[in-house]
Amino acid sequence: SVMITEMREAIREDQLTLHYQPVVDLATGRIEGVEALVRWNHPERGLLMPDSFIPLAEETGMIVDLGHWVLRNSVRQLRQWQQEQQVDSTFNVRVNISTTELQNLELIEHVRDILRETGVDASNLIVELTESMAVNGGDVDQYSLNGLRRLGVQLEIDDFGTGYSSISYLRKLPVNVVKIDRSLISGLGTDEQQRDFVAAVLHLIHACGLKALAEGIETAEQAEILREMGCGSGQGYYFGRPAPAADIAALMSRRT
Ligand code: G
Ligand code: G
Ligand code: MN
Ligand code: NA
Repeated sequence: SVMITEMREAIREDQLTLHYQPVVDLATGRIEGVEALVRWNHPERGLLMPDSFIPLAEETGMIVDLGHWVLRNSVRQLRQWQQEQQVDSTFNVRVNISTTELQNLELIEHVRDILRETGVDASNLIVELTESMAVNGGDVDQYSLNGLRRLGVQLEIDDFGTGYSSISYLRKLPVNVVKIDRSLISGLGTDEQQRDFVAAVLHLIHACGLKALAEGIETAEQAEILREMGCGSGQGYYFGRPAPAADIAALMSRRT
């Protein structure tokens, strides 16, 4: 299809671009890292959001090349921030990964090469997977997840609370962080029952020895409620929208 040809061109000709959204340490307000989110600067159609091309990239297998591009460029960006001393050694970058990428046997080798090329420490890279990927995954997925962990990369479950899966897997999977979906966070501050529910989810995450990150924080009140409940990290429009790397650097020099 036209789209596949165009997408191949987009990767080759650097029409893809990354925006970054800050992740904040709720106790201190410090920016502890960013999530990389891909956009496609299409020559005719303008800036395309991931929802308009990621599904097709997944169907056609283009997601493997696209994902490799995202990994390489986000880790290179982190290296640049480190070299410019915009960030300290604990600052991390989160990258979204899809099922097809996880099932690609070369994933681990790609990640290892990128880390070697840039000199970035594996622990500064966090790979985000969705709940369903983590739960329904077969042998290849387990191979990739274990391989990434062996490299020292951190793993995070994205969109937690939207799936239908059993919670027992939280103890079995080799993950470090759980990101609570914004649909659970949006009622905080107005809905008393929602507050109890999120407290229980946090309790569960911590009982499994994992770190919690709440996404979709849009108000100071939500940030404060989550901080009080012991949620370690937060992300959302209240702290900053996804933005180009230069804007993030400006935000960091103002806040840290
Ligand atoms: O940036 P935005 O909120 O529009 O992102 C929408 C969705 O696209 C998110 O769920 C996000 O996980 C996904 N997404 C963004 N960037 C990437 C990427 O580089 N790879 C994959 N697989 N998904 C991405
Ligand atoms: O599924 P994933 O977490 O990868 O999706 C990230 C998406 O969430 C991005 O497209 C980003 O634009 C969106 N997002 C980030 N913060 C907020 C927020 O505070 N409110 C809303 N509604 N969306 C957000
Ligand atoms: Mn994500
Ligand atoms: Na999410």
